[in-house]
Amino acid sequence: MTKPVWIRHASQLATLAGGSSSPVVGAKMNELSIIEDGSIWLEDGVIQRVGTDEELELHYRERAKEAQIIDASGKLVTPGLIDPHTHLVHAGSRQNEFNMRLNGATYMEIMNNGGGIHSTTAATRAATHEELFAQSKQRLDQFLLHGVTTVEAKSGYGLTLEDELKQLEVARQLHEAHPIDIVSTFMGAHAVPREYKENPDAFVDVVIEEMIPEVARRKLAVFNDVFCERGVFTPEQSRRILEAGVRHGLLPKIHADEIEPYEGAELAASVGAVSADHLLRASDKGIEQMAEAGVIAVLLPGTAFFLMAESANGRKMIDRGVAVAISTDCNPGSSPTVSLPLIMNLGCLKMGMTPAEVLTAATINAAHAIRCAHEVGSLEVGKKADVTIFDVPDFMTLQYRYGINHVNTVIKNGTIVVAEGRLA
Ligand code: IZC
Ligand code: ZN
Repeated sequence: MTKPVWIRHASQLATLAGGSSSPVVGAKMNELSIIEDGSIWLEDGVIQRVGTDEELELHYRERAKEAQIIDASGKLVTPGLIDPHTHLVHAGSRQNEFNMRLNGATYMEIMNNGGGIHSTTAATRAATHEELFAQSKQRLDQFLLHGVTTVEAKSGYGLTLEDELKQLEVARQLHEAHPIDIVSTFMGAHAVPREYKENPDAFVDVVIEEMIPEVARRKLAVFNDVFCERGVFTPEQSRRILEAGVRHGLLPKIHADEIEPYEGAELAASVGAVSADHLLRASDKGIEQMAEAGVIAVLLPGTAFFLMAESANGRKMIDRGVAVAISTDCNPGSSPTVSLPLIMNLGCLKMGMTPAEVLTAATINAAHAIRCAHEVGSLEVGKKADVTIFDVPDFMTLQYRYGINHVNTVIKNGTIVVAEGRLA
């Protein structure tokens, strides 16, 4: 049995309380429900009590000796960060393509010439189970060091039934072996594999008739995602794929309007997607329809930064009533980072979001985007004891001193997994 953990005297305890039943929208994204001189008691893997230190002192005085006490004075305590969009499980690396882009090539040109997603697909197909596990586990360790305690992870570098299952099985093993919780998404429709270049509809049929039913039967994913983009999957093909997923119990997500406007946001609203992700080129009409349909916008400003493109207009989306979450998009092509805190900085600097809004976007709204807000995303009694402690005095400083990893301590399921900035 692990000891209870008692975090005391937080300069700010940002609880994000009150947003568990539905995604946080509009002005509410600025409300963090902060407790000053905050205190929180974690036991049996869950949050037992949250309040001021004075309140908890009254309650736990007698049991203080049993607990591992963390003095958080001068520090910011938040829910463990949640990354709702990653391509975590993959093999290989594409620094050569980064160099090609800096010499003038575009992301789509590289992909159409057989690189990009195809290059990572080749590496992932060639990798053994063990190699995939080891490479992805390294990234998970780095996520943890950046304060992240839950990640979504997509398949989509297999593009055959067997190789998609391999990726999803590795994700499941990592979920079991690593402190970070992984929520899996099937993304067989990430690219049209070169074998089907002349007949993409035949590949769509394989995704719908063979892959989706088998992934669902093995319960290897919660979500079904598609790269809806000119030259990848059309809105019509994307709709067929997402609707097929729904018939098998897989909830729809969509890579929408990333490179070109393609009515991806509109499609997300029309199929009732849980989230539409990217949205750099989303139309005003699409944004309006997303707000009406309650589709969460998962914004990835690191991808825009790394592709040297204009970021999604997060400010406008929040002002129009869309619930916004934020993510690294961790992948080897367009965002090879695990630093969700840096992505939050970019949310402020490139999307006009406030320091409070980006924290909401990386905690409770990120939890909603992967349908786990009932158990993570805020510091409330009964939720998982997932907590991150930053070596800054308040939530504004976390964004102001940008590009620095301020994570001091990470607690996952009530166990200290990062201490003094190092894996425990
Ligand atoms: O490997 O390039 N956009 N999918 C859609 C990606 C980027 C990942 C990649
Ligand atoms: Zn992605």
